[in-house]
Amino acid sequence: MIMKKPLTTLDLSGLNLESVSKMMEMFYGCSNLETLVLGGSLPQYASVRDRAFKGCGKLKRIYCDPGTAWDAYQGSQVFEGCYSLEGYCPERTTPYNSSFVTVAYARVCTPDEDGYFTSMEYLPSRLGDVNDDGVVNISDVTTLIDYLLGGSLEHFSIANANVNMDSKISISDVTALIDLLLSGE
Ligand SMILES: [Ca+2]
Ligand SMILES: [Ca+2]
Repeated sequence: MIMKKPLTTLDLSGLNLESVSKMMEMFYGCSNLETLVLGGSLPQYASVRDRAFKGCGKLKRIYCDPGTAWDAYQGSQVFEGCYSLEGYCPERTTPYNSSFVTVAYARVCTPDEDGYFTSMEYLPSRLGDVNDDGVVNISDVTTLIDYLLGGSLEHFSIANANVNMDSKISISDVTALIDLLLSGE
């Protein structure tokens, strides 16, 4: 339902989708998707979640806020065909198992419990990569300034742009990004 063009990483963590009540087939058939960053963007309770990730054959990681566990009664075939999917924490992994594809596995993998979601704390930091091209450099400063001036959003990651990690994207993030570049990290 979201989009079927080639797309390997989708980051929704900067959005508030709490009002979404139906997730049926939300990411169904996003067959090139490898990484999905949800954070806490989606509600833990929704009326329908059937086939939400069905057919995402390359999807390896779904990152959610720690403690995320979707309502376990609302969704069949949620993970069907997610052959690459793996929930991860340092003490345990939950590899895809075709016998367990219902919403009951839509929870964060912990040392004590299987789950196909991975906690955001294990998301490799991409902070500063505003244009989402895999590197942090001066182009990201330009992109961020363009955004603040009302420019194009075609290649723009809200999560990566919030360099000072407060609640908004502002000129302070430009300063923080330049500091980041100058510090050579
Ligand atoms: Ca970049
Ligand atoms: Ca900010």
